[in-house]
Amino acid sequence: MTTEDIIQPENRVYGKPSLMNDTPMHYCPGCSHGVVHKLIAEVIEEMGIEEKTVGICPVGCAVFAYRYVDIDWIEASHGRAPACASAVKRLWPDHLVFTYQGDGDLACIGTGETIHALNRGENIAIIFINNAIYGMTGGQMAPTTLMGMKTATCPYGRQPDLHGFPLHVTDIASTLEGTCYVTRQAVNTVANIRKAKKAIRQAFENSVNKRGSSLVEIVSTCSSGWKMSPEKANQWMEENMFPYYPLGDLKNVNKE
Ligand SMILES: Cc1ncc(C[n+]2csc(CCOP(=O)(O)OP(=O)(O)O)c2C)c(N)n1
Ligand SMILES: [Mg+2]
Repeated sequence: MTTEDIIQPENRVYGKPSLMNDTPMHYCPGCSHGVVHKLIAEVIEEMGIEEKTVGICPVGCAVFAYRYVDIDWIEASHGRAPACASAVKRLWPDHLVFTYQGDGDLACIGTGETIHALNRGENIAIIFINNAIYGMTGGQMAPTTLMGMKTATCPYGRQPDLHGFPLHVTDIASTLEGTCYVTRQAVNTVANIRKAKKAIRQAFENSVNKRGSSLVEIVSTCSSGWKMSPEKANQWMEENMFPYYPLGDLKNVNKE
């Protein structure tokens, strides 16, 4: 096969989703955000709903998501994406409405908005990037920072007497009556990327079909904030994050 043949759409086995534009990404090497952006673009394209989708991004490393994925986006202030998404979905009930939030955003400054939107059963999907750190602002401790984990604001490691315990926000979400689908995924291997894509698709279908709130946590790395190489960060996540935040569905009312 010639190079010319390989680039023909019918011969392509792997390609960039058409909703992802050519803007160079600002993410650090090894960051999970870029992979999840791609999955979101692929799912929206496959569902054929790019004209009926609104994404809501608050503050955090993904604040520039609108630069990379060609759909309608709204920038919400820090933590307020679920409140904003609730309004958009109520005004446009036939749209896919999703938020894309980090752990600092979703589980700290926006805990109230997140819990109440999920508890109201707003027909929105929440994509939750849990990298256990405030990535954008330089690696401060987040609610999901693990016990003993070192960050810029707990240089000797997180201690329960000083900093409290990591917040199991996804577990809390699974106990709320308004949620229909709550799952924890990762994008560290090809197999996990495939599972994460399926989860995002399920959550997006739930929003379109008004089945209630969905939360897809993606347990993620932050090599810059964790001060590790991308490879080491993946290994550290597998050894430390997965035992504390185990992957899999916590709730799926469609299956029950
Ligand atoms: C009201 C307000 N408070 C604080 C900040 C500073 N700030 C920007 S991003 C951020 C943390 C983001 O962390 P996270 O949500 O985990 O996203 P990540 O960058 O790790 O993907 C903070 C505290 C802000 N922009 N606005
Ligand atoms: Mg974070």
